[in-house]
Amino acid sequence: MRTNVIAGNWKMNKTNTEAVEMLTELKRLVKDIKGVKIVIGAPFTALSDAVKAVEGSNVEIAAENVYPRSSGAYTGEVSPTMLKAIGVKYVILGHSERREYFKESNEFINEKVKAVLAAGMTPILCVGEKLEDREAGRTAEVNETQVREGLKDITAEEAKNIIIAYEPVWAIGTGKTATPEMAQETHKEIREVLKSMFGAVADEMVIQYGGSMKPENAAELLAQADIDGGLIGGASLEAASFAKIVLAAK
Ligand code: 3PY
Repeated sequence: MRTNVIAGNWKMNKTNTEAVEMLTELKRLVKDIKGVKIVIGAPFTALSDAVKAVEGSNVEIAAENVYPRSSGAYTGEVSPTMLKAIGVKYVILGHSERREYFKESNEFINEKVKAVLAAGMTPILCVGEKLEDREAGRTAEVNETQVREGLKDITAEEAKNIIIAYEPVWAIGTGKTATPEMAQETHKEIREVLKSMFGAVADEMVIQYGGSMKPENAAELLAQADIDGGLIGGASLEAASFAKIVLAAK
């Protein structure tokens, strides 16, 4: 009943020329794939060309951040209105790198979620525990707080258009992956939180797994009942490896 969403997160990688090259190849590799939503998150400078490169295909484009105001004196920032105007469909929010390096709070991320929805795009809200949280038995609590505060004041109707990406911080860029069973357990806990917030709508919400998902482990992770796709870091940089993950999600 839920459609898998496989989204790349290129992070601070690729010039616009490199982005177009990769997307041209990706389009060719995934053109016959149906039943999976395919998204690539690209840096701001590549977004416009990326959107043009995938026009008419089954690949859509995400931004990796946004500022939660529609315009104004915010030097260096990019608004949801600007992203929407060039054809961006999704915005990745609250990635652990932004929480860590740019000190983004749940409150600020919540403002971004609302601003992205108001502009008619889909937020991909990243949540996840650090290694010390997991070791201290605080995994469920940390994820619950990030979900509840990140989605504060969101209605059930709005929640239908929100994707959650569960990314255990200890599995990001480390090559470590949660076992499929560990990931499933946390996804289920997150869905319970969503149920208590949004009722039956929680069953329609996509919860992606992120954190070193790659062609070798994608099928096993995606086979879990509450894992509805992936947010892919390193393995999304190459068209061939990303396409293999898309295939595993069919
Ligand atoms: C990773 O897999 O490294 C990610 O951070 C995906 O967002």
